[in-house]
This record gives sequence, structure tokens and C-alpha cells, in this order.
Amino acid sequence: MTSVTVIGLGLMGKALAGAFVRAGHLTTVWNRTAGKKVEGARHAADVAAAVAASPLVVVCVVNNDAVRQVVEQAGSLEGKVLVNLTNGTPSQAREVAALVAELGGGYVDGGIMAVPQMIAGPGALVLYSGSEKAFTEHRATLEVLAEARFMGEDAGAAALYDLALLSGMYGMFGGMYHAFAMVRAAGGDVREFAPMLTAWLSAMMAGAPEAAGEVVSGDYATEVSSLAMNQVAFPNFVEASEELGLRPDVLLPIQRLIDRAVAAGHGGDSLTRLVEMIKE
Ligand code: FVH
Repeated sequence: MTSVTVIGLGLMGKALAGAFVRAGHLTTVWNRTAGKKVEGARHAADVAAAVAASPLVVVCVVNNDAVRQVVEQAGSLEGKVLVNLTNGTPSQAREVAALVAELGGGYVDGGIMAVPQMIAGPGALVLYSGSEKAFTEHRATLEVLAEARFMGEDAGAAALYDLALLSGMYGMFGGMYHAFAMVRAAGGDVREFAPMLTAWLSAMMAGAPEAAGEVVSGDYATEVSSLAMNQVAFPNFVEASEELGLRPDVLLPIQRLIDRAVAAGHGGDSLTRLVEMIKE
């Protein structure tokens, strides 16, 4: 079994290292601040020792500035594959890939679509991109963590899809938090409301493939719900929120996009037209 090193023992790094240990991999760990432990793993004294211990080095730290600092402490990466599971932008991923290549290592970038508790369990997915050779060589080991999906040889591809998925998540969470705030401010029970919201959002998200078809075709004609209708309804959300003593901050960016779309003559189109307004 491949020996593996995990650098960074935050909430996610600990979960990753624990999964490798449980799967029977000889696991070496290093964390900037001493004291964070992973049962069953060897704790290296410094980055260079941690990197020297394994052909596969997984880095999961707070951001890519920290990744660069770690890589610079590694010395040579000759014969190593570095898998960077740190959140960052596509450009940052390409910069780290270049740095790793200068030091002689193979580079795979990754975006973790899971929370620590999901690692090595059902539903966990990690997106990868970069060196396909390096990914293929270590695929079986990486699959200990989650389903592994390779997104292409551009080192920035995994980060792009990671950020797109997380953008969708934050938009959805923003709506959920606003909905909870409205129900609570009106004296309702958010626990009773939560299943209603889940069912409603699930029903709406079932329309994502159809919306994607509209984006690809550029045909936003609708028999469902026009932008003009949504523009008329939108002040009701804002006004009702303000009457409840709530800030409509989450709603206003969507209202601005709708207003711009209607002003540009797209009042008869579907809400999906907003994809074009974001582009502009
Ligand atoms: N936790 C989550 O749900 C998400 C799921 C999706 C992926 N993210 C990303 O994973 C990266 C790490 O996240 P985390 O949850 O483990 O984060 P923390 O618990 O805050 O731990 C941060 C670790 O980073 C180390 N660190 C910070 N600065 C440096 C540095 N300059 N050099 C080396 N290591 C550094 C920190 O070390 P210490 O503070 O204990 O010394 C922690 O080990 C992240 O990109 C998420 O976006 C997680």
C-alpha cells in the first residue's frame, strides 16, 4: 500500500489523515502548530521530513499562500506527487503547479466537495485536475477519501468547478438563512418550516438540467415564469422583510439583476436569462 503524507491537520486535514490510517496506509503527518495529533499516524518533525516519508503528499491548509510556504520548506519534490486539496482559485492552482514542477514534483489540484464528517463515507466527492499520470498513479489511494473525479490536465479546472459548486451552495444558503429569519421574526417555528423549505428547494433544483439547456441554446422563452412577473413580485419580498425588521441584503443582488434584465428588454424571458446579466 502506498505510504502517504498529509500536511495540515485542521478539521479537514485530520479527517483525511484519519481515513488513510483506517484504510491501512502508512501515514505521516505534519502540522505548523505542534499538538494536533492523528492516532495511528507518524508525526514528522518538519515539512522536509514529512515529504521525504512518502511518494504521495496531500496538502490541506488554510489557503494557497500557506501551501506555497509549505512547498518552499519541502526542498526537493523529485519523485513525489503533491496533491493540493486546499481551497483556491484556478490561477492560484496553476501557480502552485508551476512551483511544484520547478522542484521536480508531479502536481494534482483538488476540490473537496464534502465536509470533514463525510470523508471516506457515502456522498463525498473530490474533483481533481493537473497531471493525469500522477492522478492515475495514486487514484486508488485517493479513492480512500471519496469518489475521485478527474476534470482535465489544466491544474485550475478542479478549482473552477469547486468554486462554481460552492457559489451555488452559498446562494442557496443565503436564501435559506433569509427564509429562516423571516419565519422566526414573524414568530414561526423554523424547525417546522425546515422540511417545507427542503421540499421546495429540491423541487426548484430539479429544474437545473432544463435551465442548463436554456443557457446552452440561448433560448430563454418561457411558459413558466417571466422576468417581468418576477420584477413585480420582488418588492413584496423586500417590503415584507423590512416590515419584520430584517435587512434585505440577500435579496437585493437578485432584484438588481432582474431590474437590469427587464430594462434591457428581456421582460418576457425566463429567470435563467439572469446568467447573461451576470456575464455582462
Ligand atoms: N472544513 C470544511 O468543511 C471544508 C470542506 C471543503 C474543503 N475546505 C478547505 O480545506 C482547507 C482546510 O480546511 P480546514 O477546515 O481543515 O481548516 P482549518 O481547520 O482552519 O485548518 C487550517 C489548517 O491550515 C494550517 N495553516 C494555516 N496557515 C498555515 C501556514 N502558513 N503554513 C502551514 N499551515 C498553515 C493550520 O495550521 P495551524 O493553524 O494548526 O498551525 C491548519 O492545520 C481549506 O482550504 C478549506 O477551504 C474545508
